[in-house]
Amino acid sequence: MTAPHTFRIAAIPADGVGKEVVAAGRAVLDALAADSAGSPRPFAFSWEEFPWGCEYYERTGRMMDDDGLDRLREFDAIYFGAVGWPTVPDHVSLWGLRLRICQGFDQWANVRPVHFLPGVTSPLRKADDTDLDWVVVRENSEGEYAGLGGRNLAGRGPGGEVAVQTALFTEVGCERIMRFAFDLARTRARRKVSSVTKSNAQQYGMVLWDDVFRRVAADYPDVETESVLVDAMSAKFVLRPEELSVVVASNLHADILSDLGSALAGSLGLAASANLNPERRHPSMFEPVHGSAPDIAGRGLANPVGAVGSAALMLDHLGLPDQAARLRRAIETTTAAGVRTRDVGGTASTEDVTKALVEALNA
Ligand code: GGG
Repeated sequence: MTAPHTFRIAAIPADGVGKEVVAAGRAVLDALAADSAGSPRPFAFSWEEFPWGCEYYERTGRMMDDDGLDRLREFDAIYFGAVGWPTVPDHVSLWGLRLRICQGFDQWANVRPVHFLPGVTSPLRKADDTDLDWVVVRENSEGEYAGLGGRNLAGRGPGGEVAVQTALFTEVGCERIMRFAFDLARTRARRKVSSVTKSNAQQYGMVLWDDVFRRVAADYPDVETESVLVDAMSAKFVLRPEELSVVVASNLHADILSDLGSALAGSLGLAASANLNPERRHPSMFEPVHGSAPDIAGRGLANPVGAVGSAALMLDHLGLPDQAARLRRAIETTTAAGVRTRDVGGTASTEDVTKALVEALNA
């Protein structure tokens, strides 16, 4: 019998529903691995769970350990839950954990598929329109998330505070995310990239983005292109989504558009994402798009589909595309069978959906 290949995965459930959905994702991945025993290509997962997050911050004053990145560096991938809790300011928790990992490991491409699932009611789905499917590619290393700026720079005293938040766009940063988007478009049925900016109002960084987009597009004559302002793109998501295939946008614009996309697909709880370091010099990180949802945390109401979809993206990254496809089929079987959490019109708990997903692996 062939010995299984063991993938070392760092799990960081972090906060709120992150804990429930990471547990669900791990259960489904372990079931998949157990099932591979005796197959020509057996595999296993060796998990190490890190307790970082807002509770850790309250105990230690840090969202993650100072040597955290060095410890994570040893892993094949990172499986993340969600960050944020009302006891810690959101910018402290986000920068202290999620953004520290994304930027520390130069995970510059954030891939966020917008996928419509059977059995899930979407405000967009019409009887003749069941195959909507597009991907938001988020520039994940700079732009509005460069962390540049400061408060009270002019020192104008009480009531006169000023703050500056600078967006940073580099030619290298724009070019690499655009080439990534074009390469992705070439793998899809519709070869099209839509670039999003607000370059009519923001005349420096976003105009650089447009210039680089035109230059990169010239290298991909087989791929259709369009440049759309972010306000018009928001309307297009709702009114003409069938025109979309790959949508590439800055850190902030893509974050907002991908939330809109997943809400249109039925729920934020369904959306998966991959934070990739495409050069593979550092580990990549896989996480549901949703946040920690303090209002429903700990009540068994969280939708695990976004986290399980993110596990499928992780399997693709680990070189197991057949297993990833199997996981995606299990998700479709489960939603189609009506085993759905409350956010998508069902009554099932997180645990019910997790069990159904494991059963559906062999359906
Ligand atoms: N799993 C995604 C997550 O935890 N998101 C928390 C959040 O507030 N994200 C904002 C952002 O990354 O832009």
